[in-house]
Amino acid sequence: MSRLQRSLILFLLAFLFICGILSYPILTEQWRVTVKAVDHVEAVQEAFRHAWKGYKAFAWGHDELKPISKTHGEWFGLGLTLIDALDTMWILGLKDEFAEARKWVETELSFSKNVDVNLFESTIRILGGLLSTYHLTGDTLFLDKAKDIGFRLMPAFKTPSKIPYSDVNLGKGTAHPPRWTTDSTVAEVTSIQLEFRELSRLTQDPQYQNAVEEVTRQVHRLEGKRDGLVPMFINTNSGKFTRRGAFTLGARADSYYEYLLKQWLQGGKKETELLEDYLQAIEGVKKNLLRQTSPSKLTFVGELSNGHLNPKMDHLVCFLPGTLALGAHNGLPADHMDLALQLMETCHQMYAQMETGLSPEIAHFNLQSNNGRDIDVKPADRHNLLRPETIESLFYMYRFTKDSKYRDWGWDILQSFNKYTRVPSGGYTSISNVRDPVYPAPRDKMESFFLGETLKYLFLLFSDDNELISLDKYVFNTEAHPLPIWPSTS
Ligand code: DMJ
Repeated sequence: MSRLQRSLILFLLAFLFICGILSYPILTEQWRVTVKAVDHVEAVQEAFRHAWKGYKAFAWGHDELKPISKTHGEWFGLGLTLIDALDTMWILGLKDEFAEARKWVETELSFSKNVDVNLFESTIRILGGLLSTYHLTGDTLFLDKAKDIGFRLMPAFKTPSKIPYSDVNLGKGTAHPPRWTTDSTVAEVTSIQLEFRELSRLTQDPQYQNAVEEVTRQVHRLEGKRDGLVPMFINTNSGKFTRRGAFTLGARADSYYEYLLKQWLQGGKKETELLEDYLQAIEGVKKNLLRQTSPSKLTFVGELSNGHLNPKMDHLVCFLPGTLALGAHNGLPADHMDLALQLMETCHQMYAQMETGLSPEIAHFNLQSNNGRDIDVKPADRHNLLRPETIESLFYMYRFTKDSKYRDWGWDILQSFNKYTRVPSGGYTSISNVRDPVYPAPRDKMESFFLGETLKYLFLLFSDDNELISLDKYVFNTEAHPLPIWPSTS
């Protein structure tokens, strides 16, 4: 070898060595992230199996597990947890658990029952759960069951105004409002549209779509909104808003806003009135409800009551960062994403600042420039029901930004659930006091949405597979059941 050749080889070896050293941290970091994601995904599967173990042992075929007393609770008597969890098991790849649940649906589930169910809750959990499971599996058992309950829910719409009643008797075919009022809740009558529209598309029977779109049309035209924000109640006789003047993005109004955006996406971005109402409402939020805390300047969405801003926010509002991010991903103004980033931080702090690392049901925020804490919790609001909204938003934020801090925040929440809500004999429980790590006061109830939503969004947050329920192909209903975006017909 000539001297020149030797020098060239030496130079090349030195070059490769330096490149190797420089890229080592990047490669090991990537490897660490991948390994971490796999660990995290397995941790969610393990959590699901533990929850399912309790449900199977003490509540099989019933609505909810009471994991401390090792028994069950009944709401509608329709195996609510099992149905809510079907598509989660499919997505998590839990084939054996799915097969035994499918068997129960095939042999035990009957809607021909003299039982009053809440229209909204049974639509988002049961109809939504059956429709999404049908789409994921292609198994017509689930479509048949969806058709059955969808048809049985229709009497709710036979009211003087066509704004549906809150309750339906599935066996008798009768419907009625709650005993104390003829009002329905605005979020409830405006968050059943994704499911009924999809049922019409699948059955080619327009009655479902017509019924829910009549509600949308009426609410669109109604007086009593403030900059696109809606009151919390609507009367089933007059079809008008009642108890006006109070505006919130939390309980009783929350999913109205979510379904404006998601219906627009479901229908292929053609229904401009839905988009206009959504855009106007977000402007309404910015103008009327947004404030910043002292001293840390956390942005939050307060509540307005007859012109007075109450600096409190339900944990339920934590769906909003995810919804705003979804809108921005679909071409809506970039400042929606800015707001999503800020609100996501606040929702994270609602967990991080609690002694158990779990959020309270309602947070109060400090607006005074004193030395107080940013977040305060009233004694009556200290419970945590294993709700999904923050994790749901973390999932959207991670999908769109790929910022690993969102996974870290989700991981911390899972750790806290395992530490403070996991029941050794199986299942997880709601707790009464997120500020007491010594005795968080278990409430003895595992809500169906813990399996339907919370664990599903955690799994999707940690999964590296972007095509697993692609956000360009599916919209999640408000109970985390993915429904397809309709194929374009033009
Ligand atoms: C769920 O049933 C749904 O997410 C609904 O939109 C709000 N409440 C619970 C979860 O917190």
